[in-house]
Amino acid sequence: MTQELATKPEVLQVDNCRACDNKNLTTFLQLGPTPIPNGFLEASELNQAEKFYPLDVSFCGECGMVQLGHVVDPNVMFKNYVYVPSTSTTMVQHFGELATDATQRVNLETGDLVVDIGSNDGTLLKAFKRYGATILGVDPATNLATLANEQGVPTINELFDKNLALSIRSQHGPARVISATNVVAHVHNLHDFFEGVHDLLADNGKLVMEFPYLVNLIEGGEFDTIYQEHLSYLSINPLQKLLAQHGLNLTSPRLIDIHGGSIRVFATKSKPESDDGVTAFITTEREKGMLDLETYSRFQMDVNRVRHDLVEALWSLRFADRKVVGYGASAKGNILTNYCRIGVESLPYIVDSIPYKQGKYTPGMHIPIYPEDQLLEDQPDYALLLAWNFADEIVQKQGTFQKRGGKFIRPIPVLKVIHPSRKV
Ligand code: DWN
Repeated sequence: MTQELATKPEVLQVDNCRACDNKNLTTFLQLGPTPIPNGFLEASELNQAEKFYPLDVSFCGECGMVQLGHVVDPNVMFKNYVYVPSTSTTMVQHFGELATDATQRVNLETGDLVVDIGSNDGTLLKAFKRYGATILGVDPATNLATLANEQGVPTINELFDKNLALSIRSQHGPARVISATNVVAHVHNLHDFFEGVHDLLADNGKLVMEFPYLVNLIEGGEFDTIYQEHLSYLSINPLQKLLAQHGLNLTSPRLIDIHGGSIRVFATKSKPESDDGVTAFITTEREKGMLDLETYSRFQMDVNRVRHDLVEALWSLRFADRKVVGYGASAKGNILTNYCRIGVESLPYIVDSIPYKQGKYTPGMHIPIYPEDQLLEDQPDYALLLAWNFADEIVQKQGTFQKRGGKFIRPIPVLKVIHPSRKV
C-alpha cells in the first residue's frame, strides 16, 4: 500500500478564520496526514495508492474559533456517506427528544415547515412529522438522500447554501424550525450558510443546532473527534458573534450527553427577552481558557499521553497473550488507530453493526471489519471501544461477552477497563 498526499484542488489551505475572517490563526495540533476517516476500503483496494490529507488544527486569536487549516472538497467526504444515526437506538431516542424540545419552543402547528439541514437518513424529520410538521430534508449524500426519499422523507440532494435557501423559501414558504445537528462543524462557508438560514427562517421561527462542544473536546482529550469532516470545533463565544453578523440571536444553550459531550443551542431573528444562559456559557468558556492560546498549546501533550497509554496497554496485553479486538468502526476510531499507528498486530479485527462497513477495511491501518456476532464467536479477552461515545449502549447489549469474562476498554478521556457492574 502506498500513501499519496492529496493536493489542490481537492485540498485547499485556509489562511483566514472562517468565522471572523482574521489572519490571526495559530496551528497548535498536527494529527495528519491521515486518510479520510469514513473512507472504508474493499479488499481489492488494499494494494492501491491511498490518499492522505492534512489534519492540522488552528486557534483564532481574534474570535476564539478552533478550526482546521485545510478544507477537503465536500464531494470527497459527503457524496457517499456512511454515518447513519438510525443504526443507534441512542440516536433515535435523542432525535425524538430534540423534536419534542424544538416543537414546544416554537409552538409548532400542523403543517408548519421544518427543514433539517444535513438530514442524513431522515431520522430527525420522522420525529418532527409525528408532530404534524411538513418536513423537508437537505443532504449532499446521494446514498442517504435516496434512502430518505424512499422512506417518505422528501430530501433535496444538495449542500445547503444561500441560493438553495431562497429556492426552498420560494417553493415551500418560510420554515418555523430549521435544524442542523452535527452539521455546522462540517461547513466551510459559514457566512453563506447562516445567510441562507436567515433567509429561510420564518420571523417567528427558530434555528436549532447541535454540535460536539469544544470544552468537552479539550477537557476530555477527545482528539479522535478531530477529522477532515469537522472543519470547526465550536463554542458559544465565536458562534454568538458569527450568528450576530447574520441577524441571528443565539439563545438557550444546553449541554447534552451525546457524541462525547455536545451542546444544543437555538437562534432567533428577533432579539430574545433573555439570552437564557448564553452569558453564563461565555463567562465559563473564558474562565476555562477557551479564548487563550496556551490552553491549546497544552493539548498536544494530552493527546500524546492518550497515545502513549493506549499503545503501552495494547502492547502489554499482547505480550501477556491477551486478545484485543476493536468495537465500532467509527470515524473517530479511524483517527485514533491512524494517529497511534494501531494495526492488525494489536487489533486483528473490528466488529461493527453497520452492514455497509462489514467486510471492508479501515482507512490507513486496514483493519478488517466484521459483524458484531464475531465477538461472541471469537470471545476475545478485550474489546477496545473505538465508538466510546456509545459505550453505555454497547456494554449493555454485550452482556454475554462480559459474563464469559470479556472486558471493554475505553481509550478516552482516560484509558480504563470497564467492569460490568459499573456504568461507564
Ligand atoms: O459528526 C459525526 C459524528 C456525529 O458521527 C459524523 N461526522 C460521523 C460520525 O462519527 P463516527 O463515525 O464516529 O460515528 P459514530 O456514530 O460515533 O460511530 C459509531 C460506529 O459504531 C458506527 O459505525 C456504528 C458502530 N456501532 C456498533 O457497532 N454497535 C454503534 C453502536 C451504537 C453499536 O451498538
